[in-house]
Amino acid sequence: MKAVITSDLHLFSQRTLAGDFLAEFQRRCRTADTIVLVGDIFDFRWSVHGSIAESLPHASAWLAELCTANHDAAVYYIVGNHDCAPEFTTSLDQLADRRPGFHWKADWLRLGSTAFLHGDIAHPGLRTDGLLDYRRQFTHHRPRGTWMNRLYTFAVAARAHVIGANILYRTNPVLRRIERYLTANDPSAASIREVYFGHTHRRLRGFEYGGRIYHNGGAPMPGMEFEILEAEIDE
Ligand SMILES: [Mn+2]
Repeated sequence: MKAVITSDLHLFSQRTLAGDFLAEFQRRCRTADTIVLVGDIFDFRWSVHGSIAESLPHASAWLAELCTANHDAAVYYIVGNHDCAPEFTTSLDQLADRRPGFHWKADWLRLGSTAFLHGDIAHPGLRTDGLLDYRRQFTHHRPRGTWMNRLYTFAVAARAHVIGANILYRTNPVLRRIERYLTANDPSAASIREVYFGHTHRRLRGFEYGGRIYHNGGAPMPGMEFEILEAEIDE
């Protein structure tokens, strides 16, 4: 079973370069049996559309279009910290009702011996049960205004986000926290062979850790590496 996997597109944010990859993503999806979206596909915090209410129709249209164009594929959406707002997950519930084969998860997904999760649980200092607390700071806020957006654009131009990600998300501590999280939450974690995650914006190509292989496609941001991933999934 062929899966196409992507994360961290941060659609609607000013800084995303996802537009350069969308045609390729759509072309690859048409060859897949399964499409897995691993969080932060939409960025409601930094949305150029404004509030979540204003951004929601754009997100729903994008997803509905993806499902229609790939009507025979299973589509899984695992939310991340930038797309976990209750208004959005309600719309995911509605899509799941309308469209058999569309599923969404708040935390992690298991398909055969492969696990998928956004990866925000790897944030330094979070306990394995700390995901909801961490995400609360992303959902209970107003969208960033023009000035904050300009400041952020300036920081991105200065590559501050690249340095930040490198310091915050060093590979071994990140994988150790993901490992701990999966072990705490999946009773059959021992049989996980491959793990796909995002969030750190640091590309990881088949990195072996603790007997499993870890993959991260990075993020389409200035100065960062990004690729759409493919996997052969056993079920
Ligand atoms: Mn994230």
